[in-house]
Amino acid sequence: MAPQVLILNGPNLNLLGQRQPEIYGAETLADVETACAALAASLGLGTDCRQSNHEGELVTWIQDARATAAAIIINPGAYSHTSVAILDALNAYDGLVLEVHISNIHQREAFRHHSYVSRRAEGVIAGFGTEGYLLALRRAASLLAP
Ligand code: DHK
Repeated sequence: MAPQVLILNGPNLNLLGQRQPEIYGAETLADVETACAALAASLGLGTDCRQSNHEGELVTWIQDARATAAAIIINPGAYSHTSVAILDALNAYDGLVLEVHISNIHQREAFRHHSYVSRRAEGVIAGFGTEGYLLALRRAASLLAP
């Protein structure tokens, strides 16, 4: 079976395409997930795309991924900057973790400059728009290649 990649999006990312498009772009989350699934298939990977506005639900999905996913691509949204619980869940996960931010968080408010998740992520992509998810998938494919 193709290695599975869990693509996780945190709070407010369900509003992609409607929310501050000058920052987050015009594509919807459904557009992004469709593009990820197509690219993943061409790279020999499977995807499971999920979004939640709830920290505990994201933690549970990360815990579940211990048994099901070879990699997690995560945009934790605002939880990047606040959530020790998500970091702890990722620290209990043995697979590859790649972090994506659509915007360049380092160009924005100071409170966005620090991400707890970056302590665990093998790589971080920021400021590449929604293309960042596709770049992360390509990186996952090369790191997971036998
Ligand atoms: C998305 C969010 O919702 C913000 O809270 C982060 C991130 C940045 C992004 O760029 O994708 O600060």
